[in-house]
Amino acid sequence: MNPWLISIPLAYLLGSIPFGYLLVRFFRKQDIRETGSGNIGATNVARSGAKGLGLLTLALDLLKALIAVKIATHLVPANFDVAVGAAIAAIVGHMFPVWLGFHGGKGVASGLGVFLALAWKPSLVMFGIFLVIVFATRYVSLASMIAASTYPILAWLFHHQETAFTAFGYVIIPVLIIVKHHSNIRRLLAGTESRFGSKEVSA
Ligand code: NKO
Repeated sequence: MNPWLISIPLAYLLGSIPFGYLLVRFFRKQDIRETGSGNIGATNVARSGAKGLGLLTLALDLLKALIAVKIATHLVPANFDVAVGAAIAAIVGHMFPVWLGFHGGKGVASGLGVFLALAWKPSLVMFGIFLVIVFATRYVSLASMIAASTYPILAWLFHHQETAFTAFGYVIIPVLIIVKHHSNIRRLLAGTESRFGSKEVSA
């Protein structure tokens, strides 16, 4: 059987598990989409007052995406493009989950997961950039967008398996992440974006 036909749908399905939504529904009997930014990601789960669940959301969203890519790599070790295809599918699953009417997360924790699985060295540098910007500004959204944008350059600097499709994957994932942050961009420009650790937030 064609490995694409297994890896890609499986990656979408793994990516589409909305851990932030499920954890808050199960442990707090709330709909995370109705508080804070309305996002199902780790930042908003933590912002809603559930710090531990936020960390768990981060870990599980990262892991599901990492595993989706690792499965593809395991099935087809010789074809890195399949792994990149699985990475894109996992991110699309996270951002557009069929279970939540295609309204999912922003692809930050899952983006780190797929990039770690594809090439961990540039991913760690990207994570370092993320941390520096978060500590400097306390804007998780801004740090996520800038860090994600550096990935194609970092991957190229580390000379990582550049086929045309790989390069496409390394660019399209950050582009999707930025597009998904459209309301954050609007708030950042208006000066109303919430800073991590402070209470007030506008949706
Ligand atoms: O609620 O709209 P919000 O303010 O929540 O959320 C904005 C935020 C959405 O993303 C998340 C996931 C947050 C995880 C943060 C911790 C660590 C992740 C490391 C990121 C590495 C750099 C970006 C990689 C993208 C490929 O932005």
